[in-house]
Amino acid sequence: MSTSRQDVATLGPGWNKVLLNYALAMQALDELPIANRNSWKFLGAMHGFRRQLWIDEHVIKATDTIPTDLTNDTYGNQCQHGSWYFVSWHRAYLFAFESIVAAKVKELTGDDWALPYWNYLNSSNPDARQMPDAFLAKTLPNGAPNPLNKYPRRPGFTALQPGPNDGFSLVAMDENDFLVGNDGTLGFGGGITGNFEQFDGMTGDLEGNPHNTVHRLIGGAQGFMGNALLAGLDPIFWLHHCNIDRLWEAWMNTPGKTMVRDPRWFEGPADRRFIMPVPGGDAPGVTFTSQDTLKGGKYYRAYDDLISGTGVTPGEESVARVKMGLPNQQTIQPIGANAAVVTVGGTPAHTHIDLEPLATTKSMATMGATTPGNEVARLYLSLESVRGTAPSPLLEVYVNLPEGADPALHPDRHAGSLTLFGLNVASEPDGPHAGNGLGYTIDITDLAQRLTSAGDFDPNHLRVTLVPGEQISQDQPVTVERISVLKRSGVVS
Ligand SMILES: [Cu+2]
Repeated sequence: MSTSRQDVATLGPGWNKVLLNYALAMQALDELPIANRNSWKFLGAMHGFRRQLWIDEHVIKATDTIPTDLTNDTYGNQCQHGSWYFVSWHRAYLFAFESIVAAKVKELTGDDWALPYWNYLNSSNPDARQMPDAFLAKTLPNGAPNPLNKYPRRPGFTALQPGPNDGFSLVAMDENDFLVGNDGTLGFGGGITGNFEQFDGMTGDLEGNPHNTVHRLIGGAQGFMGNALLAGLDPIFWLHHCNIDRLWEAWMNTPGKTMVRDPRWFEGPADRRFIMPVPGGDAPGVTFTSQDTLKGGKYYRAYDDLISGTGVTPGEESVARVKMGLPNQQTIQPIGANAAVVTVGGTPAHTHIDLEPLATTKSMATMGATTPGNEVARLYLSLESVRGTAPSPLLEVYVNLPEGADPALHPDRHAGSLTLFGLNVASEPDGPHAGNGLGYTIDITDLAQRLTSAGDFDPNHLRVTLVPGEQISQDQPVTVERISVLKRSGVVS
């Protein structure tokens, strides 16, 4: 791979050479049996695999032999979500995939090949959210069925079309710290997990949005991109993740951002090694740690551009939303929680959080602090152990919505929207994580300040409303075990 990774929008319209080569390689890899570690299906199954689901979705046949290194989860079901390994595991996954596709392209055409990225949040390209034509075409230039359009997506999908509250943005890039708190409860990169956990707990900012949002916008309830157990099969998955990986790289290269320094991240996971295949269907795989995905590591790849569509400018200190000192000098303190599990079905669900009035009042007083050396606080909602059976439901969260009010008429009370990608997997009671569900945080600092100026913030309690979005209904509810308010404190630096 001598060429660098480029924005797919710069490669030319229609069947440009890069995407035609991608399609030809996919076609060839898709003909290999799933037992071959270079087969399209094996590569997809590394993200998530359930034999019966794959049979039901006509990906494999009931008679296909499934290799034991998939079923015993050596290679299969490795994808890391809701944890600080989200970025590093997916980076190595991209590298392995790109190497295997590039080797096939070389064999078929003699060309070099690099994985392009889909720069969907590039505001200087009016067509940035448009799916590249080659992924929508029915046929290849030679008339054969187009493999890039083989697997189902949201009906009629041609472009990312977020609704007004879908939260599709680069706001994650404003966060300065990869993780804050003993568990990594808050931050860009995801919660701390020592061992291998496919879906662990706290979702990092980047993973929540745009990562999860784009999965849902493409896949919906039925399409493969919406379901973590099928997503790796859609060839657009790789262009999406390549952009997410680029955002991480851009973030790391921006002064003022603090990457994780915990050896457990660099050397982890503790209880087993991650493993990736290499070109050659039965060649032994390569094990790695997060360290191997950083600059100088064996799974590191450079990008042609870290500025366009990333929300940051590497080399220039970002004007940060959160600038609260080094992460280990910040503290996170719960200042209130609700009392019971909340279930959201066909209608909005409400819950009350009793706050510690003194701590809350103190937080409010220091919230807007900008003078270096002064204490500064931010407030977050934390949704713990979120469970459900849908693959990527949309949950909207409102704060202090008036009793009986229509949420749509109160955008000023909208705290955030969560795409619960992988919820089905994280909630399987007999799954590897015993159905603990997923965790999310929402920054409500600006909202709390707005409510205070409107005279609508009571330091004794907060009213939280959960509004069902797509993939949430009476028959397919979402439950939230606990909702708490966290106070993040630091010193303005
Ligand atoms: Cu993903």
